[in-house]
Amino acid sequence: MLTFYYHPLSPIARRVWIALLEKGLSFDAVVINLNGQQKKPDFLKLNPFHHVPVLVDGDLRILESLAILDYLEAQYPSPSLLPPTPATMTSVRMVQMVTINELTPKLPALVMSRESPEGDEGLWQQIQTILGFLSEQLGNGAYFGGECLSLADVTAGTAFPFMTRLGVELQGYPTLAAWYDRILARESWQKSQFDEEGFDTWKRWLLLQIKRRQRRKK
Ligand SMILES: N[C@@H](CCC(=O)N[C@@H](CS)C(=O)NCC(=O)O)C(=O)O
Repeated sequence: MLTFYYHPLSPIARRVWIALLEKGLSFDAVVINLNGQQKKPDFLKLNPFHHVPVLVDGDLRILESLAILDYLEAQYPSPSLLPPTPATMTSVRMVQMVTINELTPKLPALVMSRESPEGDEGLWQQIQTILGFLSEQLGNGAYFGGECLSLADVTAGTAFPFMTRLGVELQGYPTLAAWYDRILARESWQKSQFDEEGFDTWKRWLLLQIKRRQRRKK
């Protein structure tokens, strides 16, 4: 039996949640309260870096969302979330890495820019660069890997709900906007979605983390 440790508002844990749902796997879901439970000894035994998600499959404990997604794909290959050709596979991985290294780190800056809009001027330009790159990778396909959902859609598609709620508009990117509508309509997205109240809770939690980090730096 699979056990999935997560928090329903974590965009990173949601990558794994959606992959589990898309693959039709049954799993026990354990919510970790990120206001302290993640630093308790029981959870630190599972993840010494105090992050969700964690997946346990029998004797195997896996942390790091990308490693979990790779494991699920290898261990439960059907339905596949990885396209078969080297070029499309590489594109999937590029989109995942750009989401993780470029897009996700902008979310705290976007939250801050809502608090003090005079803030980071370069931020909006950087976001346009990311959206331009994602549009280019999507091309005219229904999904990043082609006609079927892939790990790229799962990874990028869980960052978008935060980005769009934080004021990033997609109308300059019609194919990306259509892709976003397409994934939002999927059962896995619907089942794992959060409402406005959830979004506000996440934003308050993130602001607290940012302020704590700033205080530590002083
Ligand atoms: N690189 C990790 C990052 C996971 C991560 O940052 N999770 C956040 C929630 S979105 C978390 O658990 N934060 C709690 C903490 O840092 O104490 C992954 O991809 O799994």
